[in-house]
Amino acid sequence: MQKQRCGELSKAEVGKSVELSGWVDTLRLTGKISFLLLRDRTGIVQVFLDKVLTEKFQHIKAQSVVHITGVVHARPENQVKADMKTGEIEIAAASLEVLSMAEAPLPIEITEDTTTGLDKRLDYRFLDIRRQKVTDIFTVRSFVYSHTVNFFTKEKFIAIQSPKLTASGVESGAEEFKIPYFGKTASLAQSPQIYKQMFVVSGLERVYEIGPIFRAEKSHTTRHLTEFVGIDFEMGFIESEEDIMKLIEKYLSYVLTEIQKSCKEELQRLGVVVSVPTKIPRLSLREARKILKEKGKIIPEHEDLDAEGERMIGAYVKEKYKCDFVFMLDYPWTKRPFYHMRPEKDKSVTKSFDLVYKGVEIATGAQREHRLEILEAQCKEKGLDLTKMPFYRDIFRYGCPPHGGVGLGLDRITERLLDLGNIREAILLPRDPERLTP
Ligand code: AMO
Repeated sequence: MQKQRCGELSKAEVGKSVELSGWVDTLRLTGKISFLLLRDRTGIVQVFLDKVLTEKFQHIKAQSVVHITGVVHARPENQVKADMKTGEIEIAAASLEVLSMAEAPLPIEITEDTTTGLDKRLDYRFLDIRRQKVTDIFTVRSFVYSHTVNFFTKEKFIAIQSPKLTASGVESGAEEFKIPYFGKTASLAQSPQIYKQMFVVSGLERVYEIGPIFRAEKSHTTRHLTEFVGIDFEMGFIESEEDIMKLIEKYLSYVLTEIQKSCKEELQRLGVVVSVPTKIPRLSLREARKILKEKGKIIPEHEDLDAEGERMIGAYVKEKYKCDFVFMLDYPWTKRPFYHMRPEKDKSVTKSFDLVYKGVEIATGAQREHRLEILEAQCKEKGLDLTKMPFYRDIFRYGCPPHGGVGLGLDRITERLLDLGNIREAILLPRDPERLTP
């Protein structure tokens, strides 16, 4: 039915007959004739309705779906719309068919400068997406996803899909969603951590997963969701966590360069300039505390940076190194999970890092402790019993290479990349403590 696409028409088609289908963006009556702006995913084109068609269809409501046949005309010089992709042409309609009439009024404003609040927009996300800006956000996100897949494929990682219904994970138990499971209790996976380590150890050596992650966190912030999409990777035979950080540098450099190429128009419309890192600065938490202290912010010893601290460090790195990213190193053992490796010379810290992007943490990674006796001791120190996690314990018993990995958040990457200000703008249908619909 869609023979041609609205946004792809140009002066080259002048004189040709076209068939278009799409949504009515607006219908403007001018005396006895009217101008209809027709929209599909590729853009908007103006359609001219003569007196007869205007009389018949002047009742059409905005957002109705129509099918139009007509002929492409060049617009007179003085009517060319330079700010519109198809501003040099218009379609003189020969016929119009209403495929689905929209109700009026619409529940939300579908204009670029909408005044409808975020909550209401999310209630009607399928309508909200009819705005160019929102379509652009999800086009960019889709490319982040596909370039990520391309990158890991090129780097010879194997894609895995681990179970999301689990007995329990290795992250903090408090964050698990518990659900009834045939007389037992299951947890929704709060990380593929166990499985990505398991399949490195299995001999696959390099694995990655892009999939849902569930966290029962009652956080009402602009960066927390209860269900988000994780980009996790894990690799064997590393020398230290530095190998993981180097691969992340390569990953970001690849994905952001590809985004610049594949999303030129979207980025331009969104007003975003992407800067691609080559070498990401590294900063120990100790150094960060010192920098923040000089700026009047105190982060107590053994405490992690809070959101404000991350924001301030992001700004510091941007000014000093002209870089949007920073790796934060030397996280205290008290703040990290039992499976993080500790350096021989200082057991108070871990061989782990966070990655901060424009002032927000987007990743946590580490070299894992792969020596069973040390892992058991670390568990004990944290008041945990590894024998209660037999499937996890087993993977260290039958030949386990040194390994490490990272978890990145796709929603946070998209939000930071496009400076959206709230993670809910970067995910189609956010889940948070208040939102379970649509
Ligand atoms: P962590 O818990 O830090 O690490 O999560 C990794 C990354 O996932 C994203 N993220 C979130 N995004 C949205 N809403 C949330 N509630 C949320 N929580 C986390 C962030 C974060 O940096 N197993 C480790 C990873 C590893 O060591 O490989 C883990 O899950 O971008």
